[in-house]
Amino acid sequence: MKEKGVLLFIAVLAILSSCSSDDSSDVQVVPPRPLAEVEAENDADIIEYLKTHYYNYEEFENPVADFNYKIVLDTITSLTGDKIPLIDQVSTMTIPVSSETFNLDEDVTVDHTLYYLAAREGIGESPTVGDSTFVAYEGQLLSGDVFDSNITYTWQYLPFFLRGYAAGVSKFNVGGEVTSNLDGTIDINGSGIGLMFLPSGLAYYNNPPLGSGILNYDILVFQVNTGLFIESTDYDNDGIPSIMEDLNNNGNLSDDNTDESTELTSGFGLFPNHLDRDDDQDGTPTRDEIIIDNEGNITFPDSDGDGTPDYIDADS
Ligand SMILES: [Ca+2]
Ligand SMILES: [Ca+2]
Ligand SMILES: [Ca+2]
Ligand SMILES: [Ca+2]
Repeated sequence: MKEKGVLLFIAVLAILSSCSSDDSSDVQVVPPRPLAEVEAENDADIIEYLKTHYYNYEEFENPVADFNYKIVLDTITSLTGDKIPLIDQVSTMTIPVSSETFNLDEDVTVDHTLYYLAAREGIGESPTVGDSTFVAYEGQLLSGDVFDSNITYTWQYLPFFLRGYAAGVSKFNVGGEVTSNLDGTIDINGSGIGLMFLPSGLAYYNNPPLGSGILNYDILVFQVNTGLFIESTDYDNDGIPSIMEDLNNNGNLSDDNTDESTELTSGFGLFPNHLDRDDDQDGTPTRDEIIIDNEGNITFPDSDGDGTPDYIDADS
């Protein structure tokens, strides 16, 4: 992945860093706060913000010729006149988050609410959380401080990015025709312009990147310009689209690892199924344990008839 997106890159880093962080050190470790408590606090803060802020929707409704399609957030005051608050414009989705995600001592799953809105509907279709997406983005805190920005389109394989970010991007349609400009930039006709609010449980929680300006439990706000995506992205090239390797169907591709116990003993690292070409580590690549017909339909043989298809069954 490109360095530009390093702030958003979390899934693999979290796994790597968790291997060494338990060792003794002189640093005073503050135990993480309970997930439900932080979720409730973040949600109240987001709602308060949405009630008291608006975005430049009027500019999106009647764009001038050189409008840059950038979302601008501002406080509703007596000076701004009647503005529709964000709370009346956002949609929500509920995402259950396990305390395991952040290696917390508690064992809970807490529903988190992601708030999002499309300032401009893209004319194309929307990616899944398992797809590679061509996107420009800007991330800011509720204070308005921008912590990361990439105004030119860049490819992002969504499972490598924040859970809430991937879920939000999957709610927006992409654009259509691509045109190259003389200065080397490109335009994508009818791309989607979206805004999303991530509670910290769908972002970095108690482990924000050092030096990013993001503090523990910070809410993140992203605006994205969704240009293109690769339909049915198959990141490990094993014949199965990444989204179909989300075996427990929870929108999180990091928690599906069929051969985890084998990988733990082999010591070469842990590879969830969307990053694993031999999902059961039986020596036969996944690609050779599935059947893809001429139309691209996949069937999953189960040769020993035990209900587990061969590609995730180490003994068949
Ligand atoms: Ca999953
Ligand atoms: Ca694996
Ligand atoms: Ca795989
Ligand atoms: Ca097998």
